[in-house]
Amino acid sequence: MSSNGKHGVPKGLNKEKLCQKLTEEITKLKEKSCGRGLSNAEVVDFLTRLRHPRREPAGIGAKVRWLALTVFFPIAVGLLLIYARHEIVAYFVEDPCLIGSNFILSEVGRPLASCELCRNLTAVPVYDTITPAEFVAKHAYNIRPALITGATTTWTAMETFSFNYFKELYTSHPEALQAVEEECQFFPYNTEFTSLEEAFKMSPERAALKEGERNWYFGWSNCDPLVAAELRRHYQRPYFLPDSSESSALDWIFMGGAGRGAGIHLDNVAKPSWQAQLSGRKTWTLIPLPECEDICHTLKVTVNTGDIIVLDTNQWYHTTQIHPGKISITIGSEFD
Ligand SMILES: O=C(O)CCC(=O)C(=O)O
Ligand SMILES: [Fe+2]
Repeated sequence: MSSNGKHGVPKGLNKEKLCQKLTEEITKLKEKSCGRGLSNAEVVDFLTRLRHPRREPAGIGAKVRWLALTVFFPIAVGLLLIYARHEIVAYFVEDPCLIGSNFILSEVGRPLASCELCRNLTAVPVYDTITPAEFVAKHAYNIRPALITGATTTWTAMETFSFNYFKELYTSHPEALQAVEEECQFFPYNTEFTSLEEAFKMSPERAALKEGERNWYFGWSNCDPLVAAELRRHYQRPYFLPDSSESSALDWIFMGGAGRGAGIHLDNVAKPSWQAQLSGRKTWTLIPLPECEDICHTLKVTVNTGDIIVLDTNQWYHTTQIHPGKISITIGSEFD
């Protein structure tokens, strides 16, 4: 079968004819070259080079390659490793989380709630008084929230805590303001402020919630030990918490005037929380998690001055609304 493919012998010329033609041409070329003074050996050398394109002599190229492999390459790899190490260390120091936090990751990562415990709950159970044993049996560490009325009546925080009290406390402890920025959290909620320091700089008229002034509501956590010690002079551990329970070192404070409080959110904290209403009134709306939607109801509960609400904020979406009247001031903490 004759080939007419790209690499075959041209059509109409068989191999023998081609060979014969090539020999004639080479002989002619050889005679011509010899006629011009070239030796037989020079012509053969030339023809050989035509078949095997000239390679670089093993001298300089090999030396360059050897140098590249033994010196330049290891140096380049070393520099790359030093740079990469620096980048990796910087990454983990600046942002110790391997994966940034976001809604989808929190949803995927959170444990599912035990919805059965809120199956028939149509309102948050309210207690005038409750013993630690009953509290542990019915509410502590589970999805069932509780409201304990009149639980803060002996606390001096009721008449001490105010916008000006917190402003003076933090202004006299600038390191505590800095700590809120760097180690704790500030929630601007119903304000334009970006920090607690900025919030404390609002005008006295606005701070006093005077008519015609822009409303405000914000919250923050305190992680300065001196400020914590001062705050704790004015409140005690809720009496219904069992002796074995420890409150977190973090105090959470929320305050502001009538209107929107915290928007709907789910927390990602370690433990359940209590929150004491030291002034004003606030209504909480608790919305079941998706897995409890068909089992549990949305609950609304109004917390009056002197009441304490206990709630696992990881197990209910929650939002708050402040009632008109006195400024709402709360203090709270996680407990175990
Ligand atoms: O008190 C508020 O307005 C919101 C509090 C809150 O979201 C919480 O304690 O988790
Ligand atoms: Fe919350």
